[in-house]
Amino acid sequence: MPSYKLYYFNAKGRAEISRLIFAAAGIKYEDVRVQGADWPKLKASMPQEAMPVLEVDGKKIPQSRAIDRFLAREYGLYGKTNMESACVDVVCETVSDFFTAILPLMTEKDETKKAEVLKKFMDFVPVYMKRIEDCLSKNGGGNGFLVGPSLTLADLAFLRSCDMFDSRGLKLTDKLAALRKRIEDLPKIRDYLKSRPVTEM
Ligand SMILES: N[C@@H](CCC(=O)N[C@@H](CS)C(=O)NCC(=O)O)C(=O)O
Repeated sequence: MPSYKLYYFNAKGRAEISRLIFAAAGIKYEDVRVQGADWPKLKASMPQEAMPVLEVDGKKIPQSRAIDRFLAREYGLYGKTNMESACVDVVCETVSDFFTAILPLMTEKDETKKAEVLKKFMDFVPVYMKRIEDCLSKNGGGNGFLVGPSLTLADLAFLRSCDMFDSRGLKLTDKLAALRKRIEDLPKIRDYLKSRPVTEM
């Protein structure tokens, strides 16, 4: 088993999907949560001078989505065929679009533009849910997981987006709430969610 260190700030942010993969696969790793004050002196030692970074037996991998996919391939969470992997990617990129849509809500400082940004995001929320529901219903009638018969990275990426629904007080459709419950009821995921550090973001 390789030795893993995952470097990120003390936040869910861009590292949480990797943490969920480790949890789902039952793999031990060092969850290095860098304090803001320590970051400037660590920055130059990280490829691309940003985090998350996954260190695998001393070799550092940057870019959260590369890390997620590396781990998903390693632990059988990236679909069983090339087509299933493409479907996993479709969900992950859809989740990424959701994060791109939510980002301006956190960064916009101009009070007049804030309402505009919020409206744009709120208009996108049902579009996002419909896109995820479409993936679910195409996969065996919508009572299982998002791709193939078992859990994949796609479900974990979707689960990560549910954190944002909670923090924004948004409601999932019944079908997506049921999917979320199926994912969260997996014992390893349930244990992880109960024990993970409580962070704002
Ligand atoms: N595309 C990169 C973006 C990485 C990134 O922007 N990381 C931020 C934290 S979310 C960071 O390290 N910021 C500190 C800095 O750039 O000094 C990824 O997905 O990993």
